[in-house]
Amino acid sequence: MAGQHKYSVLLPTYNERENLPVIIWLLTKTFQENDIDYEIIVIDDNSPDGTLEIAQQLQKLYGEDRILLRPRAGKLGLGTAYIHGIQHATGDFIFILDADMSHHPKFMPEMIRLQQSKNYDVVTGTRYAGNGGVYGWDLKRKVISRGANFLATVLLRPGVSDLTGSFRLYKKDVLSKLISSCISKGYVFQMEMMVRARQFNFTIGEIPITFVDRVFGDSKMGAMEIVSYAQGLLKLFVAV
Ligand SMILES: Nc1nc2c(ncn2[C@@H]2O[C@H](COP(=O)(O)OP(=O)(O)O)[C@@H](O)[C@H]2O)c(=O)[nH]1
Ligand SMILES: *[C@@H]1O[C@H](CO)[C@@H](O)[C@H](O)[C@H]1NC(C)=O
Ligand SMILES: [Mg+2]
Repeated sequence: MAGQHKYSVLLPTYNERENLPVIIWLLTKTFQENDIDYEIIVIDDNSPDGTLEIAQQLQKLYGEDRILLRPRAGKLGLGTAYIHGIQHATGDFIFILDADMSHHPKFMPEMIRLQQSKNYDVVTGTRYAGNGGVYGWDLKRKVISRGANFLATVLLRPGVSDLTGSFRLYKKDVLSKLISSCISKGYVFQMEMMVRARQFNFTIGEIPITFVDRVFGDSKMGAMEIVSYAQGLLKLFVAV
């Protein structure tokens, strides 16, 4: 299906030992069934739950050409995890998704098809258009996410419906350029990527996705993240 292209998946993990085997199984199944060439780059930040040992076992199972381990010494955050991962990517396209099963690999062939149909620079999953949606979140978390997305849309007018999501497909050179131009950390980072993409006139396609809250492990989002999101958003508003 994907022709001569190779897709590198950047999978950042922090305490995902229950989720990693399932997400990797689903990824490989999806890629094999659709005849897609791939590699999965696991970027683990020294998770205390032993995620890396699980990843090592999975690497033995699936092969060193399919599962690459690029661990780091400590929890250094998501933005730098992507920078670290992309340096080791050999594909010409990059998928980014969460390892906690909130992003289902079943949407990936559709994202690839859309990318190919219009030669998009970026294809982003969206929870806030078409059949997209969020499952398993309590009202508070839904309101926070919607609010964050709405506020960002009003302030930054990026032309995409889901700014804070992180299930995306990029041309590799496009992702490199975007990452190196971004100044934000944490949740604001995903949003800034879309704002910069618009500044560079990159083309962006959207695929409705369903986001399912994690069953295993804990979200890393807390009050601190909300405060730093608001600060980061304002900083970005002033900067662009
Ligand atoms: N390597 C690395 N991965 C992280 C870090 N923080 C979060 N993650 C991973 O990033 C993804 C999203 O994190 P999560 O806590 O689920 O965020 P949420 O879905 O917004 O609540 C998951 O795969 C986490 O394991 C980090 O500091 N380093
Ligand atoms: C993007 O497109 C606009 C409108 O066509 C143009 O004015 C601007 O210079 C372009 N920006 C870049 C970075 O190419
Ligand atoms: Mg999550």
